[in-house]
Amino acid sequence: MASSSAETYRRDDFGTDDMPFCNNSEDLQEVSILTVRGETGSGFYRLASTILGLLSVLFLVVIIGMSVLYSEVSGRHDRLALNSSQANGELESLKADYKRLAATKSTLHEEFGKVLSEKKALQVRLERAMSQIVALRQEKERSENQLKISRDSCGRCPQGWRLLNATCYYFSDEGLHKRGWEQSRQDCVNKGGDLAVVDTQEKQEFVSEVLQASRLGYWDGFWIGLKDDHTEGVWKWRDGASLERGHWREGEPNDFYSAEDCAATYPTSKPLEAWNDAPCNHPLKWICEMSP
Ligand code: MAN
Ligand code: CA
Repeated sequence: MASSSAETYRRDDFGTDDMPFCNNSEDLQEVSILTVRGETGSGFYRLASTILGLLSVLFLVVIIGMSVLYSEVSGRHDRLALNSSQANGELESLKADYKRLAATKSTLHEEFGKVLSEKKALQVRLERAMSQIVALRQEKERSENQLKISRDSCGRCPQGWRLLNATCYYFSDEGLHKRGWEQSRQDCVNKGGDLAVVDTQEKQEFVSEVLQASRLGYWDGFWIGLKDDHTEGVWKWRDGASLERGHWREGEPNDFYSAEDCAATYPTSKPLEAWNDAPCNHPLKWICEMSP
C-alpha cells in the first residue's frame, strides 16, 4: 500500500504482539526487507519521473524550437521560391527582348549593307557625271575659244590662226605629231609664215594664255624662232636679231649635256617664265606667225 510504503519503520519498533503474523525472526527479516525495498523503489520512480518530466519539457522545447525554425525556414523558402519565380519570369522576358534585339540587329545590318551598296553605286554614277561635266566644260571652253579666235581675227587670218595686233599666229594642232626645230620652221614657211618671234612681253603673255587654255602638260613645248647654235649662250631670233629679254623657266637655259641650242615655250602658270632650251632635233609642237 502507498501509505505503508510512505511510512518508515525501525525493526525494534515492532513487538511480537504488535505483529501477530510474525512469529519468528525470519518473518521479521522478510518484513524488514520488504520495507527497505519499498523505500528504494519510491526514490527511483521519483527520479525517473523527474527525468521523464525534464525530458518531456526538453522535448517540448525542442519541438517548439524546431516548429519555429521550420516556420522560419519555410517562410524563407516561400520567399525564395517567389523570388526565384520572379527572376525566372524576368529572365524569360530578357531572353525574349534579346531575341527581338538580335532580330532587329540583323535586319538593320542587312539594310545597312543595302544602303552601303546603293551609296557605292551612287558614288560611281556621281563620279561618271562629274567627269562628264568636266569634259563638257572643256568642250565648251574649246568652242568659246574657237569662237573668240574667229571673232578676234575678224576674217583677217586664215582658218585656225589667231590675231594679235597685226600678226596672225598658228599653234600647231596636229594631235601627237611633233617635229624638230628645222622641220617645224619649214611647216611655217610652207604655210606662208615663219616660226614666231616672241620679242615683246605682250606677245609672250598672248602665247602663254593660248597654251594655258589648251590644258596641255608642262612638258608640251612649242618651238619659237630662237637659237644659240652659232655661239653658245648668244641667243638670236631666226631673222638675226639679238634676244633682248628672255622668258626662261627657272634654271634655264642650261644647255643640258651641251646639246640644247633651240628655244621652246611651254604651258606654265607663270606666263613670263616659260622658255627652255632643248636639243634642236627634239620632237615638239611649234608656233608660226604671219603678217596678213
Ligand atoms: C629636261 C630637258 C632640259 C631641261 C631639264 C630641266 O632634261 O627639258 O632641256 O633643262 O629637263 O630639268
Ligand atoms: Ca634646257
